[in-house]
Amino acid sequence: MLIDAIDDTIAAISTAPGEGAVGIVRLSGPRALKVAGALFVGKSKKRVTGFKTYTLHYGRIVHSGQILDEVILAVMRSPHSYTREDVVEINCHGGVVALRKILNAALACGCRLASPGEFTRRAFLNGRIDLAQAEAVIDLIRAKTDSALDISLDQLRGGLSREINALRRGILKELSSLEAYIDFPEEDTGAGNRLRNTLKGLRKIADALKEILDYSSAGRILRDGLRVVICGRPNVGKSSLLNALIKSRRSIVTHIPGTTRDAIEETVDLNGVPVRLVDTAGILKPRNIIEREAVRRSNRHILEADLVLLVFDCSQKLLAEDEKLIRQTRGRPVVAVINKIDLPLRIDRSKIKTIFGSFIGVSAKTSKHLIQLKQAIGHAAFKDCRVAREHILVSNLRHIESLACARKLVLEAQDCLGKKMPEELAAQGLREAVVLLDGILGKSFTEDLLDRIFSQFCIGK
Ligand SMILES: Nc1nc2c(ncn2[C@@H]2O[C@H](COP(=O)(O)OP(=O)(O)OP(=O)(O)O)[C@@H](O)[C@H]2O)c(=O)[nH]1
Ligand SMILES: [Mg+2]
Repeated sequence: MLIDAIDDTIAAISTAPGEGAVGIVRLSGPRALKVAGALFVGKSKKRVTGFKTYTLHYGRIVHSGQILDEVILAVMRSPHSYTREDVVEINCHGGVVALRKILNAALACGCRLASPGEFTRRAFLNGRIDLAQAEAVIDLIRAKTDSALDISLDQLRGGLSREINALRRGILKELSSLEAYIDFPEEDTGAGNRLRNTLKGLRKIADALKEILDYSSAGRILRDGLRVVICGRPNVGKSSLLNALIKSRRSIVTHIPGTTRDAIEETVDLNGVPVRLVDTAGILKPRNIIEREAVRRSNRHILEADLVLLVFDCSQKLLAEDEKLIRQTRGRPVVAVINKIDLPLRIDRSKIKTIFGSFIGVSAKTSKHLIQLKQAIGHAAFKDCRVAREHILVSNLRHIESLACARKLVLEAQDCLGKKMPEELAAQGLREAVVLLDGILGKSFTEDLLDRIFSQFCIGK
């Protein structure tokens, strides 16, 4: 898509596909009011092109002599609209057919079908929001829990952008004093002092960047969900545990070892943290091609897990298979779970405690201690990262990578100045750091980047 091709008018169905009480066809661009005028027949004889901004109008959509629907027209004139262009939203009765017919009529009258995210892309290109805010829109749509929603709302309101702008200003300040010194070294009598101040300023910026990055793993977990993989040898009750945690009989449970083969995945909200629970096959010694694939999948899930729930059977002694899994999951974040505590105890709990430091005894059958297990999952998830409301939570991988690179450059510049290497080298690194922060906000961007970001949106947003 060309950046400068925003003189046309786009249209799309902005509500989710399927049946609903109302549906919206949204038009945006210089001809939005004209196109709406060609289709809308209101009670009064007023022309749509004369409608005031932020007004609603009742009437019908008529095309080629056919009444398509009874509608309410919402008019938002440029620049006070989502895209900063003239926007008309046609609120209709929501049936798929009516919506499609109205959209087709708008296309016949000179609109172009919007591509995914094109309304938000226009909001960005027209300067209403920066790129970080545009990206927050998609997170907002996808947010699965209250906390994820909070992060994206804060980002949409510009919380992250303000922080990035402040850091950017900070780097530019140090950069300009460095450049002044490079340009006129002979005029600088207080060079030593000045260098100390620059170093101090850079240290502050690097610390601020580190703090944001420290919180980012919490941000990512809240946005994308924590991947919790349930593993254990056959029959320990992995599938039963998944079902108990999600309160639904999602996974097949039988007394036959090797019941689960395909990994079963479900998302649950555990105290505001979206958790993607994966129930895996317990098979360790495959006997055929299906089981071989099941083992391969289980192993891959264990490797990709943010947290492994390693399940043991309380009513049986530790077997060689248990030991094998203990070895396999070593080095991964693991919570040891002893299931079936409603049955007589035969497992050596002290051994589990020695290996893992702690364990949680539960019963998937009676749901005993499941609350404690949920708490343990939340605790393990945020062990390495603190979460606090007042902190900016960066959750987008693109942003995290840019911030990490910017911090590295600032540290290198510090190092460079500290070792009395040429100031120009430090200045160059700082300029690159500014470019990285600019990239987060979209002050500089490429078509490719925009295409990548906006292709994740749905059509109509
Ligand atoms: N008494 C008791 N039985 C349980 C408990 N959890 C699971 N079971 C039983 O243990 C057997 C195996 O349960 P599953 O949930 O299928 O075990 P799994 O670990 O998923 O087994 P595979 O898929 O074969 O690896 C079933 O008969 C369950 O009813 C529990 O907490 N207490
Ligand atoms: Mg199972």
